[in-house]
Amino acid sequence: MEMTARRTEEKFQFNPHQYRGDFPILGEKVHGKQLIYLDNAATTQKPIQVIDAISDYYRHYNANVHRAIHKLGETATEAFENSRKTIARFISAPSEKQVIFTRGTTEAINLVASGWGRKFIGAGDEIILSEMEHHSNLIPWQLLAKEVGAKLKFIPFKEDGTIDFPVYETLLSSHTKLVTITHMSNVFGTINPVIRIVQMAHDRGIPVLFDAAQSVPHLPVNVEHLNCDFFAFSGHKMLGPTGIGILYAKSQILENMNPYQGGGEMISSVWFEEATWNEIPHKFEAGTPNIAGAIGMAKAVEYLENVGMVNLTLYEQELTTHGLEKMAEIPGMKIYGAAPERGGIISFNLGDIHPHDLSHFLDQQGIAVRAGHHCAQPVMRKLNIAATTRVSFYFYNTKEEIDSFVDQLKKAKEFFAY
Ligand code: C6P
Repeated sequence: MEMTARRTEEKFQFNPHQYRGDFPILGEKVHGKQLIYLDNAATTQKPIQVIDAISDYYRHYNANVHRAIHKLGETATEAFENSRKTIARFISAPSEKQVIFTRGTTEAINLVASGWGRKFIGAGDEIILSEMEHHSNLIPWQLLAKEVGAKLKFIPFKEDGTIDFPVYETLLSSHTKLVTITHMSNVFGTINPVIRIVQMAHDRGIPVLFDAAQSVPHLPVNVEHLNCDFFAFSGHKMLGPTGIGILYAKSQILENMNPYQGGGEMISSVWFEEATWNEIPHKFEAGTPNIAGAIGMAKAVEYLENVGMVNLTLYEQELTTHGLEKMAEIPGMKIYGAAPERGGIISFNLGDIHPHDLSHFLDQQGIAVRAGHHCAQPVMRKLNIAATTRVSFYFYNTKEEIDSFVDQLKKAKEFFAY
């Protein structure tokens, strides 16, 4: 299914309270106030099922994987490899061998820049990115470009936070070796037109990487349908633990890539002077992996499958529309980005209140939001601002929470008296 958010006229029912009880942290008080957690683009909260899965591993079958010939080792290996299968199923990867465990999106992209980029990108070659990239999908390419003498080209974003598609077309050339772009912007919430991006690149034989850190947690994803060559995302933004993430890539590409790091498990045979590599995906997983992280991430995937990704997307659209409407009613509100296809991320400034001051004010009321440059400094520079405040929703948020947040924005306006 196309990953952009589906719109429907049908009456749609979703009850977040059916799930909230699974998230112990949502019952916490902050500064004596009920926590309202609206910083889900930074990281999501964890349901008890994920917490228990991690704890069960350490309590009952903690052992290293792929090494031991004892019962615990076998159980751990089976759980670890089953986690890979679960995650492969979630993104409709043709084979779990195409699912590589990394520390997160950042490491997944660095893996591609190092293992693929160093081998296939050289002096005078070009890499196309967009201007709305998170630093994680910018700095690895800057480092590579400097090392090999390649050039970075940027698809501009427009006033409404969408990419300038006609410019994209003009940037594609015989020098282009890779298009690497965010699937969903962590500043504007824009869902980029990924199918068209891939089609135009593939017409010219150019591979495409999607930074899916913000999309996979919120949209149904099918990597085969997308037909992208690389796809990177993080467990912690989709109910899983930190320190675990995924690189998916096409098999042929993975087979042709160099290893990322050297060490145990990624080898087949080793001599004093040389070595041969293990099969994919193990070729890219040097050292003891984050076993508990993988198990926790797979449990998070099962949780999301149970909620239903289409339901989740539709409900988050309702939350986002509600938030946008209520926020726009406040005089002095400036919202960045107005893409027709967008997820539940809203960046804004209120009058001349500094985002850090506003975030601090909201925190005193138990409301967690993010303020700053959102690891997208070039985006802030282009907008000619230092920072924004950002709210980001997940399916366990409620319209009432958004209303409380908007009420506090109105109070902040009075408090800071601009
Ligand atoms: N954005 C945010 O608050 P890691 O840190 O590797 O899990 O994810 C990095 C990353 C990559 N791409 C995008 C589009 C992202 O949004 C992020 C993480 C968080 O916006 C933390 S900076």
